[in-house]
Amino acid sequence: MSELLSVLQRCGIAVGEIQGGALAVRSPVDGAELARLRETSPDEVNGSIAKSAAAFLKWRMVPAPVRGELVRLWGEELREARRDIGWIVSIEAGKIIEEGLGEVQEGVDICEFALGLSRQLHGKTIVSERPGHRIMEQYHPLGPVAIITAFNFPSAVFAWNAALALVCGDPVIFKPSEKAVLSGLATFRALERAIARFGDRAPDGLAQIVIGSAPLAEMLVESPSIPLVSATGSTRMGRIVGPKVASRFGKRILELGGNNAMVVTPAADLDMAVRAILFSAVGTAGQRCTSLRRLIVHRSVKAALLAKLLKAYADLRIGNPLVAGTLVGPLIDQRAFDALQHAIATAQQQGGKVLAGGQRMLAEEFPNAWYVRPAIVEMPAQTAIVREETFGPLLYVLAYDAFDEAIAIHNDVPQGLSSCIFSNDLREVETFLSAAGSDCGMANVNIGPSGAEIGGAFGGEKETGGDRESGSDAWKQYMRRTTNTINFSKELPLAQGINFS
Ligand code: UN1
Repeated sequence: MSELLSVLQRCGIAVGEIQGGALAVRSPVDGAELARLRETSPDEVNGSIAKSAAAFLKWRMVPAPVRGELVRLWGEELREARRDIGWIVSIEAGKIIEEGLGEVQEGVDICEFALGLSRQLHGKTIVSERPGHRIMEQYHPLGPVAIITAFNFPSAVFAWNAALALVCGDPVIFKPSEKAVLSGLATFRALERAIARFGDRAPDGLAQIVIGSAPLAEMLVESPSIPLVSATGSTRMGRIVGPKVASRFGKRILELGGNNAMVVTPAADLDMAVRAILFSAVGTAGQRCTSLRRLIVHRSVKAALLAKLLKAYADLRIGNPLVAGTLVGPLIDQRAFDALQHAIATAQQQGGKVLAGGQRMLAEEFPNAWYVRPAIVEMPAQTAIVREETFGPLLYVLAYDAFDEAIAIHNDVPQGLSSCIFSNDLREVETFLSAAGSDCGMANVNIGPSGAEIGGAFGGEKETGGDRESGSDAWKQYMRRTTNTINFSKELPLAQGINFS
């Protein structure tokens, strides 16, 4: 416990803040209570929204490259605190140390990306059909952005959104998952330290945090003062948030469930495929939106691939994520374990054969934690349970004969986040990437579906939500576009050649 207190203290979280509140935070590593935080009251949330709206009026007038300086400082703070925040992510979300560090690195990376972006928020100049006229676009700050995140990326997803929002001229209000508040709070404190260093160029209320459960998030979702809501979580959550934001004509970025697959063809390098499967199916104990959940393998290579894979699964080091060398940590809670058991049992009822895993592990050492041996279940077809996202280390194996069939199986799920193909056959690869190929937001070749870099746009189609965040031109969603037509002639010609006299 004392190690936790000193790490939290170094991250700017005082002892008094984590005691005596009603919101209990537990570690999935051993089930122990880590903290009891005070929940933000509804009045305070209203106050935060008002402050954010006031901050916007000032922040939008700070030149974007100056706003970039703030995220540069945030990147420095995150770099400095990387070990501490990574460790908090590990004890709070159950990630192995490497993955905790990797998550904070995503925050550092997006700050650097956003710094460069702060000098590149440009629109187009467009030729006019009228003489002596010019059309141009400008991107202006949008307003306060609410960022609602999930337990599995409690630091990085806030950073992806906040770094972009801040350079785009938008204040942020952050509502971290109540299952991983400390990681969110530590990341937020790093931003507060950057704001303090940035000085009085940052208006009061530029970045705020709301701690508590769903009703507080709902206040943000429903507030007309918040033009953009970015929410990461389940499709069930998105079905509630999406229509509420739409009904007030707000904008939203929804990052919801995935059911990510890998197609392995006879032209694949099977050893590479096995390594990619391992990281993406069992890494983070299968609790990434991008985790590999379906393996669609050609019948002729299925036996060879499974033999290699089962051997690799048998050697997996499962256990305390804080111990060096562990590859698979715990599930977040008992609910996640029960959902996994339910999915395996249902898959069996639907004709599935369990080839490996599914058993609870380390129950004696950690009676209040939920470790599980990653499971592989061979399915006769893509049945109903395979089409659902189960958030844990459960990999379904499906066989195909013709390549078209592989793509049809691949796309026949409601979700559309990430996907990949393992093949060295140009025709197969290009078909997979083509309009008639993978219908996901991300489609990879000879790498797994998870572990995306921040430079690309991140997100997916269908029930994944349809939006993008992080790199490429995702920044445009945090701004409002104006189209300006300028007449520098002495005439007043009308568009479409209309004569109005
Ligand atoms: C998520 O699981 O919510 O691509 C985000 C990845 C990470 C982000 C995942 N960069 O796996």
